[in-house]
Amino acid sequence: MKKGFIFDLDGVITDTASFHFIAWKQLADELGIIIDLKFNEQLKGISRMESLERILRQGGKETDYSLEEKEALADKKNTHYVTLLQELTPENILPGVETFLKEAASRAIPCAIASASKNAPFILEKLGIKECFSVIVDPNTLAKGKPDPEIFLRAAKGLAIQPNEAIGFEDAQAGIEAIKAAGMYAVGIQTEEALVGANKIVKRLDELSMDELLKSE
Ligand code: B16
Ligand code: MG
Repeated sequence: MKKGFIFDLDGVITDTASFHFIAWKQLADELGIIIDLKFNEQLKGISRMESLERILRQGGKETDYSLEEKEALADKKNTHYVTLLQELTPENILPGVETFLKEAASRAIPCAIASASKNAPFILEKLGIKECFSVIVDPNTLAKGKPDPEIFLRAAKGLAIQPNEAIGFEDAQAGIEAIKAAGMYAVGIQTEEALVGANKIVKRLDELSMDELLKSE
């Protein structure tokens, strides 16, 4: 039997990709780099600094800035992004998520967050569901980002369960790879891009039968 659930945040619990896009687009405009919504798909699940690197590469400006300058650019984007996050309310929770979390709580199945976002605790607070998660892995403490399994392994450890007792939920390909590399059962939340390698794919969490999910191998 599976004993715990580990969720990615952006694209699984809520959709902050449009806020990321607004903030990155403003910065890119200032730098004279053109990015569109299709390009934004590449930034899903990718860390803040790696996102900036990809944007600079897109504009052929990857060698134009020192590390300090890049950190200042990433900070500037984040300040704008956090301002946009102030608008979040429980209405921004993705469909099916609250039902699923309530059922997990009623069965005493512990839940964790494995998100690349350093803003995850703030986002969960704004959504009003922070207390549903007994573990929120701090991405500042990780050596490697997804597709490395580290963040999912850390979450399982926090929940005091074995990796093969955990079910991971992800909307990004790098995240599915991280879950599988951690030796866990992977549920893919299907969005624009096709996900490869997940054990199960759904559009929303309430499509899943928790009884069946907990029994899956
Ligand atoms: P922050 P996830 C990811 O969230 C986002 O998908 C990605 O676009 C973002 O760059 C990353 O968090 C870092 O976010 O700038 O807030 O630290 O999908 O891993 O929940
Ligand atoms: Mg995601």
